[in-house]
Amino acid sequence: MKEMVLKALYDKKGDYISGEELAAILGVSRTAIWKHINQIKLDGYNIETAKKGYRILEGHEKLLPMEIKSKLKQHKIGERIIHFESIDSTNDHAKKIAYEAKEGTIIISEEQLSGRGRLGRNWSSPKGEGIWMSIILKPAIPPAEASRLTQVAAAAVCNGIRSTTGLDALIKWPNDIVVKSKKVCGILTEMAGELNEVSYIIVGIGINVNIGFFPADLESKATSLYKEKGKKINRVQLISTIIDEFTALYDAFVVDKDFTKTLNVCRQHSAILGKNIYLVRGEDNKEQVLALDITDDGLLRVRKSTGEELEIASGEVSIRGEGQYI
Ligand code: BT5
Repeated sequence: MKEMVLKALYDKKGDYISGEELAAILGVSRTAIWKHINQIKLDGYNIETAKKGYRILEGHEKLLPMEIKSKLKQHKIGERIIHFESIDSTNDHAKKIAYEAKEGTIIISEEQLSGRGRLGRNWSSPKGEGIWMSIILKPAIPPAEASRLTQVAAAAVCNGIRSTTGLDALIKWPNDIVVKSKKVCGILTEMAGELNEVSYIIVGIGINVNIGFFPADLESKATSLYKEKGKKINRVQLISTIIDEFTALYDAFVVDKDFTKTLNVCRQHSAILGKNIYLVRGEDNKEQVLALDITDDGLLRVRKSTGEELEIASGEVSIRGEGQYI
C-alpha cells in the first residue's frame, strides 16, 4: 500500500493530491493514507503537506527506489529496487536473493561495510557519496560470454557519466571507468551456473560520485565526479540514466544478439587503445605492450615488443599506464 501511495504521488509529478483523492483511488480511509504518508516521510522521501493535500518534492540526499523508478524510461531493469542504509556488500546480498529474485532486480546501499573488488580486493564505499549497486540478471547466454556483461556495464556507466556530467569519462578495459586518468568506477561481475547454463549473473557497479576526500592509499589513483566537475552531482539522475543505458545495451546483446553497440562505446571511449600499457600478472610480472583493439568477442588485442600479437581475456591481468594509474 505504501508503494501505491508513493506511486500516486509521483504520478502527479510534483502537483498536490488531496488526502480524499488518494483515499478514493486506493480504497482506504484518509487516516490510513495519513499513516502511510508519515511512514513514507520516515523512509526519507520529501513530502510537503498543505491544505491542498500532499505533494512529493525532489532534491533529498538518498537513492530512494520510487524516485529512481519515476525517472526510468523502461520497466525491465529496476522494476524492483531494494534500498539499504548500510550493508556489507550489495553483491553479497544480491547473491543471497538471486535465485528467487526477478531478473532486473537492483540492490542499492548508501554505504558498504565490506565492499568488494576483484580477487578479494576492497572497495571503499563511503555513506551517501557514491552509487553502490548490484543488478541481478538471468540472461540466456553461454557462461563463457558472462564477462561481456562487464563491458555492457562499463559502456552504460561511461555513457551515463558523459551525458549527465559532461565529463570526459573513458573505459579502462575491462572493468574501470576513469576521468583524467584516475578511477571513478569499478565493476565486479559474478556468475553462478552450470558448465553450459547461466543461473544468474550479478553485475556490481561502484561509482565515486560526491566523494570529497580519499584515504591516502587511494588518493593517487582514485577520483570522484564531484572532484573533477567541481560541483555535486545528482545521484538519482545519474543512476537512472545509467540503468536506462544499461537496459538498452543489455537488450541489444542478450535479446538481439548484437554486442557491437557495446563494443563501439568501449572502443570509442577507450582509455588505453593506441597506448603503451603494462600487463601486470602478480607482483613482479610486468610486461609492456601496445594496446591495439578490442576484438568482436570483447578480448583485448595487444602487441608485444617482439611484434607478437595476443588476445587477452578479462580477469587474466591488471593493466597499468606508463607512470600513472592509466
Ligand atoms: C573493482 O575491482 O574495481 C570492482 C569494484 C566493484 C565495486 C562494486 S560496489 C557495488 C558492488 N558490491 C560490491 O561489494 N562490489 C561491487 P578491482 O579492479 O579489483 O579494483 C579494486 C581496487 O581499486 C582496490 O584494490 C583499490 O586499490 C581500488 N579502490 C578501492 N576502492 C576504490 C574506490 N572507491 N575508488 C577507486 N578505487 C578504489
